[in-house]
Amino acid sequence: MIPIIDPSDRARLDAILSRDATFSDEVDQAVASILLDVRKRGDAALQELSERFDGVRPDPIRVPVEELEAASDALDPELRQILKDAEANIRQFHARQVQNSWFTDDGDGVLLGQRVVAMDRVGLYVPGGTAFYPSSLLMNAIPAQEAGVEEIHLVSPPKEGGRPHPLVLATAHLLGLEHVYGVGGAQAVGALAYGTESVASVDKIVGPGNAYVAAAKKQVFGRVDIDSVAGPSEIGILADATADPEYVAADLLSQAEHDERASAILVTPHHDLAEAVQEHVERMVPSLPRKKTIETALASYGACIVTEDMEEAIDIMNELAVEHLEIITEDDWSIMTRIRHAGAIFLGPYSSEPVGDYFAGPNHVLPTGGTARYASALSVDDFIRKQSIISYTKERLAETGPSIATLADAEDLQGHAEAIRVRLRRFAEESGDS
Ligand code: HSO
Ligand code: ZN
Repeated sequence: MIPIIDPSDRARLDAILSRDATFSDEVDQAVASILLDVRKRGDAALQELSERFDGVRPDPIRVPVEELEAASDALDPELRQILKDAEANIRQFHARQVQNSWFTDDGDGVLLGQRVVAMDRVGLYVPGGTAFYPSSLLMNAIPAQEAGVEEIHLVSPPKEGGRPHPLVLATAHLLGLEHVYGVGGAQAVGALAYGTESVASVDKIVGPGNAYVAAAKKQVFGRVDIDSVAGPSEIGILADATADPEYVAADLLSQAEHDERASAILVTPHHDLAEAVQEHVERMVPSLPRKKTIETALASYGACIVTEDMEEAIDIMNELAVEHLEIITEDDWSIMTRIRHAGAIFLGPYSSEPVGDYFAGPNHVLPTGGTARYASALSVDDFIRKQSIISYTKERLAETGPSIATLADAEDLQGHAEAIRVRLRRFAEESGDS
């Protein structure tokens, strides 16, 4: 069910590579009218739309803090401890990403600098039901917290009693989040972008969601910032004869189970390894509850690509630019230095992809669909701005002002030139006075 292919099979490679997310006009139009409704009618629109799409009216829309506490108290103690351990690792990793402001001083009093400032308010979309992963809530909220964002506003579709899923509430409480709303879909994105009587408007919206949520994020972009719109999950494994085929097969399946459009690709110069992996895949899939999803994914986006040598295997991986790349070879670190494009890299047989999904510390929100060519993992950087600071002295302006005014003249911007020259004339008068 996972085909072994030759790199010359361009059709298959191209099919795997053309993985970009598709948007339909109908979704876009439906979303546009939902956004308009929320913008015009605020909370009343949120309640009616929730009733229509989620079958329940959230009232109040904001979840009282006592209910967050109660959900957290009801959490299984073992799961709570594991979530806390994961949180600690993720927090420690992201704390290292915090950038300092910096200033340069040339010794003559002129100061130039870059000031790092956290965003004021961030909105976090958390899917409901089976699409909710507590790990994703940790991965989206912690970088914002470590960046120093004061207010995080979480939206998630209302379930029973008009409240988000109890595990969403419990995980939110574990993270110290207090602004939680029982509203989902495009209407929740609209609420975060425009604000309503009960939902605060934010500066940036992050988090995964269905096609409506993705379309809504795209439409409000500009008024607020958004994270990238994630495509289906991907795993690429670069392996040689030293790799254990059972590990390779299991790791491929770990991502294939995410989505019918997930990609799982082994690239190796060893035909024997590809065959052994294929056998393990056949054996393992039937026992996995998500076997239908896996089979569909593997049929279109699965492959064991057998190359001439490791050089060619590395080239193909760079071309694929996968979200998650595992390297299981004799010399992982040296191969890693030749990888130009990948969202996250997992080295050796013990760095199985789920270690990164859940626990190690790095973020699991990663560039998909080949965007690893230019994009990075979600990080503290996504929640800050950098302000430029210029503090000139009279002496430096006297020295450089004539050049600045001449450049302004060259651009035919006399107002700019005059802003400088008015000062230069004053300096001349003052020195004449003395
Ligand atoms: N592998 C997914 C994240 C995830 N896996 C959440 C399990 N839960 C995208 O990186
Ligand atoms: Zn995963």
